Amino acid sequence: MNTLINPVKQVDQTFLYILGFSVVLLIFITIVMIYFVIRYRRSKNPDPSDIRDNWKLEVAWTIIPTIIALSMFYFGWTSYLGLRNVPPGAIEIDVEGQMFTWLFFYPNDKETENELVVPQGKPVKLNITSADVLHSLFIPAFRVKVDAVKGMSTYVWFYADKQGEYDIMCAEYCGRDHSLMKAVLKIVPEEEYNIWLEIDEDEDE
Ligand SMILES: [Cu+2]
Repeated sequence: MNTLINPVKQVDQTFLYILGFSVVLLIFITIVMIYFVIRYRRSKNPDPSDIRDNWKLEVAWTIIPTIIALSMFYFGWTSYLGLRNVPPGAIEIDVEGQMFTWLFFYPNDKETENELVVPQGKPVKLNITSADVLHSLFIPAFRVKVDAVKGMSTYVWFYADKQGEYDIMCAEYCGRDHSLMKAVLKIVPEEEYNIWLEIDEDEDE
């Protein structure tokens, strides 16, 4: 399992890469602009020089931004592929959004409301749909967010690497109690998960 690519890292790296370039460009362009405004003001430089047909300049300002934009695309695309390609052996859990709760259906037909429990160390695939209007399943800790649409199945997957409790939210305004449409993701040790998975079923006995 250690060879598994964790998209969380890739998404964060892409974010920092784009943010870093944006900050550097912002500072660079602002400094150059201020310099030009002062250096070439009308009183000091009444006759502007003609820089047309400067092919070196034109090639530079075409190629450099193209390379920067394509490198952003490359990182974005690879992290996107990481988010979309579900690794083999993932646990599949069905999710249904409804006004205003999340329902989770496990492989053994166990059903929970606003509580998603998964075992640590496994990739988890969530097959998502909606019972009514548009919702959106958002798990910030795992950088995943996808619309829940009635009559359609969408999915996300994440690698449940660390034990703990994480927020699940609805990220698509869906009505009066949209802001209350929250669930909790619990990542527990595998033995605990297996026991938990069976418990509620036995309550019928
Ligand atoms: Cu909702």
